[in-house]
Amino acid sequence: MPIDVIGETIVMFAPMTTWRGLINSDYRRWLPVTHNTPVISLHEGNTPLLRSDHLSSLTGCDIWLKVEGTNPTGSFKDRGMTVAVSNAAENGAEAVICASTGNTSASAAAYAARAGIACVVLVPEKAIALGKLAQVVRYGARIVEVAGTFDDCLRIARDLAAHHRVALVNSVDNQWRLAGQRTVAYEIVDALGDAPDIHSLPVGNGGNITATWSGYQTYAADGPAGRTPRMWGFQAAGAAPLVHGAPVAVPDTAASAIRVGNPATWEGAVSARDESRGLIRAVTDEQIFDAYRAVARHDGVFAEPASAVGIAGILDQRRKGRLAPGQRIVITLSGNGLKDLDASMGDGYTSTRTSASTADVAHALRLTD
Ligand code: AN7
Repeated sequence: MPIDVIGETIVMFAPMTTWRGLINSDYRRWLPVTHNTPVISLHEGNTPLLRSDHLSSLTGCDIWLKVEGTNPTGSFKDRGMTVAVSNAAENGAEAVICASTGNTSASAAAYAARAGIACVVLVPEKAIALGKLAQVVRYGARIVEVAGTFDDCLRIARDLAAHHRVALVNSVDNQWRLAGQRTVAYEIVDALGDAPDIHSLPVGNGGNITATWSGYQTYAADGPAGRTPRMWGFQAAGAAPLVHGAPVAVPDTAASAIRVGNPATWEGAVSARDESRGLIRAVTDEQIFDAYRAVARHDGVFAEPASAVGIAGILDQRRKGRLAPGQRIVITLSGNGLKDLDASMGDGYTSTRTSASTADVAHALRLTD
């Protein structure tokens, strides 16, 4: 411990322990980087794991929320993006490209900006939350709005990356993205002392359930975890190809982040479900928005609608009598509520209008002396 001498007094102080992102953390040994890899980081990771007293008492379980919306661009995507863009920079990439329902594009654009690499994002026209588009605009990426679905965007991005000098940073077939996203499992095990009984999360393109499961497996095989959880993935009812076992041509849900009809990491998601003896089920938009409101109202966490899917799923299983009490559950809240202001404001609210007088405000609030 450093020692400072001020006059006759010896002052001992602990050095400030500063989090410097995933690649510069103890998790580096689990990441595909070498001493030649430039570290492109916004100090992602190390997100809060909050106990939800509300959900715990509602279910009789011990429920924890992994708040991924506190990552630098507001979603879990930053975990993989720091690794993918660092790798792209190491390989001398001049441009990266991605297809996105919003969050991947915001993350890719930010990390590319930091690396000094050009970024192209392909997004479905008028179908991503405005906050995400606003981020991409400000980070300076080239925006292509495609008259089609996310699935069309991904098909085109893969075609372009195969034939042109642009590096694809979608998580599909991308070992760097997936390795970075595994770190969420390491953080959870380190915080709780072991893996939970169940890990619940939203499923869109399938990358996150695949990576999170693989992280738990890695940490059980070669790290400190003594066991692995069951993976419970949830999709929106109008965009639930993994539940139906077939692609959905026109996916439909107000949770735009998971409006995906043909998940690119289909096999990975199904393997995560089966190997963990878990499940992938659908929840309605109504259930999603109930959970979206409740987690803000009772836990103080403003998560975007798609983020609330893991909560909606747990409550649905509970309602159907399929959730035994006494289990420890971690739920990924994948993105920040500020990304989708239309979802919040469109849901309706009440306020009171007054003049700029204290008496009027007191009267409106029915405050008496
Ligand atoms: C908040 O940004 O796919 O199953 O292009 O933004 O790994 O796709 C976003 C996905 C969950 C689903 N929650 O994760 C994209 C994109 C939020 C998300 C998911 C997404 P995956």
